[in-house]
Amino acid sequence: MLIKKPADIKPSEITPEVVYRNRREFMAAGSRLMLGAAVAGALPSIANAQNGDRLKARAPATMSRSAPAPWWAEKFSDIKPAPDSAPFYTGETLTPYRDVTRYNNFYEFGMDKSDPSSNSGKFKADPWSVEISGEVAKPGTYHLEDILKPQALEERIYRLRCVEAWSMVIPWIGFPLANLIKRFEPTSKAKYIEFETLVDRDIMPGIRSRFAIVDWPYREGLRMDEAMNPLTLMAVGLYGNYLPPQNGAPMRLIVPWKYGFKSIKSIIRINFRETKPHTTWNDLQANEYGFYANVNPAVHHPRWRQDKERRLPQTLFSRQYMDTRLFNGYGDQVASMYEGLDLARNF
Ligand SMILES: Nc1nc2c(c(=O)[nH]1)N[C@H]1C(S)=C(S)[C@@H](COP(=O)(O)O)O[C@H]1N2
Ligand SMILES: [Mo]
Repeated sequence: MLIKKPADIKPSEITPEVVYRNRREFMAAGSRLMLGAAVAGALPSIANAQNGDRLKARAPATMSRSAPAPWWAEKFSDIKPAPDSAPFYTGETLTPYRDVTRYNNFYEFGMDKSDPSSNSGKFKADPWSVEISGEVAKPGTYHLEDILKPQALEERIYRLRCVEAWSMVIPWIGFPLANLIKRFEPTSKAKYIEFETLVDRDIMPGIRSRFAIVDWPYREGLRMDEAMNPLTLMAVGLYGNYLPPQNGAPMRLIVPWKYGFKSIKSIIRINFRETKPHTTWNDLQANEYGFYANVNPAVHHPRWRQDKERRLPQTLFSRQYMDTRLFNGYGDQVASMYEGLDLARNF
């Protein structure tokens, strides 16, 4: 994010908008779907609808099944669909699967938006374990099986607002982070929670790169009340399917009222602390990236105004600029956590 780049997607990379279902648009989009039926990706969505799949959106099977499915794919047959109303749903058009999985920030795999999808072929999300440490009654190394077993998966459609001033609307699959935290029984000293991403030089070319600017591992953190907020999601999938590596497989954080960089990917360590943790972007450039990183149209980044955003995908005919909202539009759910805090200083 320290590097200025034209971030526009080439028109040739834009897929016709036929691979998702959105209840409000489904009827209206009927004719478009028929038109798009020639596109392989459209067919599984229609099939799912006919099979009584109540999810709002499914990934096209042709795109998501390139690698063998991990064992936890079986959990994806039983997902609670997103409701029809906010905050776990937005009436906005979903960003197509293709863009969600090919326009990524995941510096471990390289700094270009296309690097994570191109360079993550050797990544293995299975076996996976997560170290739980610090101020908890039940620290230890937990296998992914153990972490996922008690969790019921649900679909949540959230806006994702990157500090680079682009945004998407993504149908995530996951479970509330709070449900996971409770299992480890945090002590009264647990005031913050810290997360770390996998570091593997062999499979992550961004880590080997001489141009890497990050001091690995990528780290993020939340205040405990933010971590326990019902909006905070531990995501294990998107578009009704397991996460591809470029989106943070097998498990990544989603904090929809904060800039995207808080939503750390491929988590291998969760540490409960009494003091505020170090976080990657804040360490790199504290005057540009705050610890809170709450989306705020009144507090600008030196290189990106934050009062507008570009909703992806853009096309030649539709630039899709829109106003950015305080807390990314989730103020009703989160503003009370910041009462009395000067948001311009604590950005
Ligand atoms: N480990 C790790 N997590 C990360 C990043 C990263 O470079 N490394 N980039 C962040 C940024 S800047 C954004 S905008 C989101 C992008 O998530 P997506 O690619 O799934 O849309 O991931 C965040 N999580
Ligand atoms: Mo970002």
